[in-house]
Amino acid sequence: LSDSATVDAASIKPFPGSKKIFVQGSQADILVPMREISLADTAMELGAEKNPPVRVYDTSGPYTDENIVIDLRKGLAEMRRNWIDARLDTEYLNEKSSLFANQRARDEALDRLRFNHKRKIRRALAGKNVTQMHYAKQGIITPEMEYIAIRENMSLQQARAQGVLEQQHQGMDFGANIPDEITPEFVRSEVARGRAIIPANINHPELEPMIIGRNFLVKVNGNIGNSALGSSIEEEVEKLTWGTRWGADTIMDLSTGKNIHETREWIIRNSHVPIGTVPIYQALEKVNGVAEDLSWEIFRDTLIEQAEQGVDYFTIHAGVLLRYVPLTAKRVTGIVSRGGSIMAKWCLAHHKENFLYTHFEDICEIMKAYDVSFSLGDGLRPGSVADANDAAQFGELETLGELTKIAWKHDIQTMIEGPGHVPMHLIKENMDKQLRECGEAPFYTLGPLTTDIAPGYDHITSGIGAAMIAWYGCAMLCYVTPKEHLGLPNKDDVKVGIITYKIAAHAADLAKGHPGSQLRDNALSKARFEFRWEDQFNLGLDSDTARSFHDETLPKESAKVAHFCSMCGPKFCSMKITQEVREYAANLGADLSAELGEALGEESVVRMVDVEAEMATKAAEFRAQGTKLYSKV
Ligand code: IRN
Ligand code: FE2
Repeated sequence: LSDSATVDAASIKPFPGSKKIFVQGSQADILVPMREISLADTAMELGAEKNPPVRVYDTSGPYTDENIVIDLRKGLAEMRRNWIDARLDTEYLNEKSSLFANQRARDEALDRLRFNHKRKIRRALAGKNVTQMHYAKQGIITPEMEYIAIRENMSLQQARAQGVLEQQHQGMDFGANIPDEITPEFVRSEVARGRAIIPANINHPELEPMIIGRNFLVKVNGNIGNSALGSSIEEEVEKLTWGTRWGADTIMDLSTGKNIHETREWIIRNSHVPIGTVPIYQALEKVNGVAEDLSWEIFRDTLIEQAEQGVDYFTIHAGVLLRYVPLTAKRVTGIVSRGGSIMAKWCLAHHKENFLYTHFEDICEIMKAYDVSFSLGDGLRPGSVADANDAAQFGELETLGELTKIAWKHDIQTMIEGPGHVPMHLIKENMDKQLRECGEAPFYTLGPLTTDIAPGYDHITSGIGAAMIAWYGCAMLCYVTPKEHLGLPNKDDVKVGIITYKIAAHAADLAKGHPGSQLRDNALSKARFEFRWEDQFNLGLDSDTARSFHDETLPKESAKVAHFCSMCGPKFCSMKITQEVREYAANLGADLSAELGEALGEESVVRMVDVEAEMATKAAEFRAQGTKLYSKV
């Protein structure tokens, strides 16, 4: 990062029509950010009414807060510092960390923290366990848990007040049992039960806490990271701010090239969302890319180095067992996981069991001293629909279930990674098996891609599978960009990937009946029906694109109040016609309306009374104007 490094302007642009608000919890420093989108009044002729602002979940952090100036060299404010200190179970490490087997590696690591040299590193006091799960099991509600309860409920109050709860369709949550309201106690109980995790390393005090579990809003992860071929530190930080702007709930830094430690330091210090990594990638760098040269000692040092930096969750491919590797031999696409292939190679080269598996309890000892969560890697996930749900994949999943129970014995928060490429009819079996094998630990899947025939469009092939599995109970979706299988995603790809996955996640929230989740849909639909164009744009996941698509054909300001768009033109706008239909119905004899209304309910009146008459008028208009109607307006 150069001295002049500044936050990417496009990432910090405030959202149109929106402001950041904070809802306070039981302590003055529990301030939960939300985005509030303000709406215009309904026009006079449509019944003149005020439309209350809509609150939406905000993943964009301090970057979209106009009152905060961010200096990337200093990093973000340490919001959680007092919460962590108040628990009195951590200490600041001095220069002689006993955990660090290799003192030189530690010194080098410290050297590389150039921009924030004074940042102190925390660790649990000897004998203490500082995980959120550990507190939860003892009945303690942490500030993180309370923060999350407020955050998850952001739409509930408004939905209640506006009658959306009654309008919202009954969800179908496949036995998840989502409560009517998310309370701090509910958050605690879900974490204690292992059904949800709060990735929150004690060395990441800049974090805005969030939760991953199937009784909560479905979350989205965005991957960033350089590779040997391209991308700079600045670009990676920019991808973080850009990805979270569009809705990434967590970010994984998958860097493999040079400056791996420094890149990560920049990312974590400037990240308000949990950061995940795959530590075996960095361990492999340390042995110059020769998988056979990996060892438990090198891996352990890497884990500690990253835990001390503040990584919130680790992908660990501990389920790739020696005996599963031959099961991939006849696959169409073999092993497609990077971590999985590294471990498979190591196992075969040494003809030994995976050291991540044999040292699993040692890994747990490290994780609980920092509260790093497990994301147990699916190193044997299918890389083609042909390989879906095969013996290698499911064998690994069973092992991940066994490891989950060991992690829980240490009170380590754990989620399970899943596929991959799976055709639609085989998706549910994945979710059901995962819940069964892993004691309902949260599932975190990569898509799945439902077909292999659309390179260039794999955000869509996978968005379909993601929506399905999220509905069935998957807690977090790892995004796939249009560049999947083809190249490193750029900024546009990151945005398209995140938005695609937000759609899948929200569609699942609706289908599961998450309380109040329909608030934004209803508000947007009402704006659309009332031709409040600006509101329609601003309520959308991507208002910029919505606005520019609209303006492509009707750029004039006056079109922003027009009661039609260029898709159907003024005469064929169904919404406009419906409004005319309603007016027509309203003007009919009050007696007739009342009489029919009692018998059939208001909606039916509109349908019965006037559709025929209206159709006749429109038919006459249509015949009179002929093909002219199809020309652009
Ligand atoms: C998510 C679910 N299954 C895999 N993932 C993600 O894939 C994981 O979280 C990480 O971002 C990446 C790891 O890839 P490899 O090493 O398994 O290919
Ligand atoms: Fe793939």
